[in-house]
Amino acid sequence: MNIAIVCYPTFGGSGVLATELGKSLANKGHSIHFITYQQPVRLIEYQPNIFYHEVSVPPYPLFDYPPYEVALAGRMVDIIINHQIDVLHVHYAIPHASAAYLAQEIIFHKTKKLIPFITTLHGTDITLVGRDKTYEPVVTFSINKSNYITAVSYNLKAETLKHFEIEKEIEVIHNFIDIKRFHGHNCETLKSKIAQNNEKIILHASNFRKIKRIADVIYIFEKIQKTIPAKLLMVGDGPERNDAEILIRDLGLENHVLFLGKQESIEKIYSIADIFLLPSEYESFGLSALEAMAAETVVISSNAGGLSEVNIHGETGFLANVGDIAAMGQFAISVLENEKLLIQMKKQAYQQACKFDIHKIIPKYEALYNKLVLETK
Ligand code: GMT
Repeated sequence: MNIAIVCYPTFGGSGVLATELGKSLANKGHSIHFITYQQPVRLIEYQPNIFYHEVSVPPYPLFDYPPYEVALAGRMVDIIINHQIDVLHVHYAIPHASAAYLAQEIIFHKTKKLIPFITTLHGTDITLVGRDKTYEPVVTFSINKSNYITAVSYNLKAETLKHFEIEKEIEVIHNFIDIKRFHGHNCETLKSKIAQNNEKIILHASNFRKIKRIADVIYIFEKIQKTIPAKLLMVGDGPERNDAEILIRDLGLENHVLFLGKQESIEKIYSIADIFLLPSEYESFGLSALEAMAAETVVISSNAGGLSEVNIHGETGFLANVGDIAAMGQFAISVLENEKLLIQMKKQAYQQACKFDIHKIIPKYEALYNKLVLETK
């Protein structure tokens, strides 16, 4: 099948998921065409059956706001017609679903062929940005015009139905990971370079946006560090990073925290961590928590959004109310103090992650593509 995928190319979860989906489908022999404004971060190596088409917005002095959505729709039309695309899969509603609808209409007008498009909802497109009054009518309309809608968790499906007037069924297809990529790394040398004298390793990875509650990560770590020798690794970058560095200095933690920036081989870092902290205000799913679990890392998270569909309280880690840094700190200490429990929970985290292995989820998308292509023939 010839499949076009539209996503955000940066370090965000939706782009990572879309890229891994495309790579896996390409491995199975499908031709995958990524359409986006930059090479997706997880698409660095050449892989047969994968094509990358860049969207550029031609500059014009009159434009104060470059019309990306128009450029994207135009590029979609071109790729779909010239590469005989059977199905279009857009990740993140804004502006991808509305651009897909426009492209679909243009192609139908030109060729009388209906190219189906699937919209996968990822989180902030629904819970934050999409609900803004300015965007809401377009988001609702283009979700309803999608030939099929999927959401990455039951929680996100419920949030979508609660806040938008959706006229169609939404199927939940959970996020996935390639277990093989994340599990079984032996990085003892790396660990010994970072953590001396049996220090525990606490990890946080994100795009450092407000929603991630970076200050909570630091306060939780402060609590842990008072009782147990530990290092905090901060992976990623984003708007909250400067404030985070200031807070770390104010708390006198600068010798215990390392900012590693954006990392391409993050699996090695997951594998040396004991605890992954994700105290977010909201997570539709929490792909980074799942990646950590696949590498046998215990997750301590908030119970917001779909996190409880991934992280099982008392089994793979612990969950607490958003902002309850005292509880999250205490949970971390209780498991770090008990080596037997830590080992057991790490194993359980891995077992839970196996339920979301790529090989279990990809066939769901393939079945969906086949169904849509047959229905719209
Ligand atoms: O979490 C982010 O800031 C990135 C964001 C995105 O849209 O790229 O991630 C969202 O999609 C991921 C993949 O489906 C989910 O695992 C994340 O939980 C979700 N983030 C939020 O809901 C805040």
